[in-house]
Amino acid sequence: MSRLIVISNRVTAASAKGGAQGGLAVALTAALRESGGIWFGWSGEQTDQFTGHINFTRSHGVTTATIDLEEQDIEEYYNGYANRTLWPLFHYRIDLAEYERDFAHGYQRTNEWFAETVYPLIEPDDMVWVQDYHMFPLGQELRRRGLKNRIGFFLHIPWPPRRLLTTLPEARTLVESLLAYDVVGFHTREWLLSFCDYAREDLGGVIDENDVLTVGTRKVRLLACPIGIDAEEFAALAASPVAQATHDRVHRSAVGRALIVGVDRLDYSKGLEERFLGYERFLLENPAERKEVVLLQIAPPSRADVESYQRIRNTLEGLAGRINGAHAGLDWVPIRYVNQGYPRDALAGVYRASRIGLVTPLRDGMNLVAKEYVAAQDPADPGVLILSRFAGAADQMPEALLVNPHSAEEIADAIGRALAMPLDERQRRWQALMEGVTREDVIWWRKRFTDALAAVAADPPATASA
Ligand code: ADQ
Repeated sequence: MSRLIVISNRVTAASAKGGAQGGLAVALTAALRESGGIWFGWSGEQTDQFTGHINFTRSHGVTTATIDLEEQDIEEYYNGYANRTLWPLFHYRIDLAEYERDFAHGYQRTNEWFAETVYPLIEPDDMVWVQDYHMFPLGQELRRRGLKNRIGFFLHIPWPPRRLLTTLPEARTLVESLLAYDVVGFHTREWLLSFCDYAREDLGGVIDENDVLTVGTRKVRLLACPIGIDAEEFAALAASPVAQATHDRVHRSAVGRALIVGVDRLDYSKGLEERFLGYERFLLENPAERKEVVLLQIAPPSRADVESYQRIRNTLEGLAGRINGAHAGLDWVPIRYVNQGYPRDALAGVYRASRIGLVTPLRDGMNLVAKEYVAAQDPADPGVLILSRFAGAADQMPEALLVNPHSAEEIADAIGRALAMPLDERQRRWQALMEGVTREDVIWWRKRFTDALAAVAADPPATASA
């Protein structure tokens, strides 16, 4: 068995049973432990001068190797190109995307640091797996240094339509850098096909019936491979004492009203503003039910150094205040808006106490909250998932109530329908969803990707360094 080398912006080795970590950390940690591999990336720390010093630690049976970055690298690579250029563009928000040469240079430079530092750690039989949009050029940089190993890349966010991508000055360089990988994975076929559009139209690529892209002498296997959660673990968390205590507390606080829950990082891609407006529409259109529901929105701030995130935070505070001011009564507030993260077991209890899970991103690579909500439900009395059709998860979850998150009316209608849904229909939908979430879980995802990578003939052609 080949060793696995995982490379990602941040390194978060997790204990087997998850703790405060997400499913991705758990799945990658399990794979690394099995293969005796290394997880390499940024420590999250700043240093005065980049030295390439690697800090090795052993955690939960996995070796992690991290480096510190200089302030300028963090500003240009992480806050800049990753979060102010690529993130908005890849979520179709070219109105928010900032195109600055300094960001592009800093991104390239930092990826070169990563490549330079990790290269000596890689042994001839290792498989290398690079994660996400922070690291597009890393494979190419490793090839430039002579690495012949199999290298895979997985994108956790959407791939934008070609017309949007062409607004990025470095679009061609960026896509060409992906040709250095042997396997490139996306969550959905939609993102894969958008990538193919660009590769065909702008690079003259040809895609065969096995989703192998050929550009010149390079061949790259494309894979639509949706990430899952550890559904069994999450269901067990939902039955844990902490989850039960949180469930009871939240349930009591709703005093008999139906709880609607939203859980998201505070990010403009998650459609929080549209969600609040859709909920308000429901209140306006259903005066009789008005005081029978409460929306609990949990949204811990993220990327607070980036201005568009400060703006969305202000907008949401204003909107929640306005809606609460307009509709609240002496004993009822329509929106409880909480800017804080919770441990996963507590979160599982909140999901379970909620009659509706409201997941309405405007654009999302996958969305794991939708899957966690399903896994946390009580089979005897499950809640209803309302899901944006623009989340990658919608492909696998047709039994949810799918909505267009831009339409306040559709959100309002779906809330009404979910509240009125009879128990047998709720159970039928939930069973189908739970079966999918359990079958296509995070281990299934990881295995599908690493199997595809293992199936690639070792020793890629010499032209790989192009
Ligand atoms: P994210 O954009 O972070 O991930 P998501 O998939 O929903 O989005 O994952 C968020 C995770 O954070 C979930 O596990 C959730 O439980 C946790 N979380 C959110 N709010 C929390 C809170 N208040 N307290 C505690 N935990 C909280 C990116 C892509 C997604 C893709 C994932 C994985 O944007 O589309 O699904 O990567 O590929």
